[in-house]
Amino acid sequence: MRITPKKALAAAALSLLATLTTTPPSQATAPARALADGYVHVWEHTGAGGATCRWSGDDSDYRFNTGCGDMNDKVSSARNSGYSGAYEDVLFYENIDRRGSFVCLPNGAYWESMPAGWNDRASSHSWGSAC
Ligand SMILES: [Ca+2]
Ligand SMILES: [Ca+2]
Repeated sequence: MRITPKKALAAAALSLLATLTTTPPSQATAPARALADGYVHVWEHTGAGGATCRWSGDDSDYRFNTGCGDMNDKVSSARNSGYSGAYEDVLFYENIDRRGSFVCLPNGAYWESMPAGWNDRASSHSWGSAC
């Protein structure tokens, strides 16, 4: 069968479409994902920029941290590189001592920017299974 340029183009377009639609989300976000290291990482700027902190456990007060500075009301991006299983999600709270409203960062997820209304707002976090 002779393949006309038009048919070849259509076939190429279909092939491209198939590639696009069958790419799993995990591959689409591969650059943002990292191997699990047991930590939740936060940054003061969007896109993992500026000062950074990481914790393997809960933190009830972002004003005081060991190994990094004051992160209270500064967090603009975050990544959950915790190990999957129990307590794999991270709940960010608007106030210290895990009080007030919260948002949940699922295990393995990366927020290039915080959810709407959450830029420079998080003041504490805990690990949970709430997402
Ligand atoms: Ca910030
Ligand atoms: Ca706050």
